[in-house]
Amino acid sequence: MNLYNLYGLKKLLKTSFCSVLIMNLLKSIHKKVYFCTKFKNTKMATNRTFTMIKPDAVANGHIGNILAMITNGGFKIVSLKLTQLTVADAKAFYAVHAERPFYGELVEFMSRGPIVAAILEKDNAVEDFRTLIGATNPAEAAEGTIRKAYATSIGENAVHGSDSDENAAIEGAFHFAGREQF
Ligand code: RTP
Ligand code: MG
Repeated sequence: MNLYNLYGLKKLLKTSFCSVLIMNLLKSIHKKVYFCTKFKNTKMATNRTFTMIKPDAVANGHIGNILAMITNGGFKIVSLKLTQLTVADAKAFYAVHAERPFYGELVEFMSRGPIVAAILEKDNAVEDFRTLIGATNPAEAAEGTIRKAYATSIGENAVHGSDSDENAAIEGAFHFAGREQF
């Protein structure tokens, strides 16, 4: 083997070594991108929901009893405060109902007095809490539910419960800073 061939061989080995390195690097990037995309597209079921004890139930003195039903139902309170929605807050919170005939009444009701806002934790929190609060209309609410016990009408129905994990996170973050969520 002459010097020229030796130089060619070294160059070839160097190039193949670099190719292997680059291939491995590309493979590992591909794996990471695939994993991140998969992770991003997977909806993470959370174990938290958001609730408000509405102005009617607060005014009627039911805070204590409703909190007792919530904790007896297996929910852990991870955030809690007495607060009041402004008209703008209530409009934004129930914006999904803006076209409904009861929207004006609902906004007036939800902003007329203090509410209790809370984040609750339990396995399957959103769905289980909707079961605990009962149907929107207390006339249709099951025995043992919060609305059966404390709601007075379809409009003034004592409690709110988030309807999805996404909304629970948005509604909770509206009322509580990260350091207020335990
Ligand atoms: P929420 O959002 O407060 O937990 O109540 P929900 O899911 O059971 O019921 P939704 O359809 O979201 O309605 C929101 C609130 O609007 C008032 N409403 N009034 N007068 C009426 O026909 C009527 N329908 C609904 C209630 O305060 C209801 O909770
Ligand atoms: Mg709703």
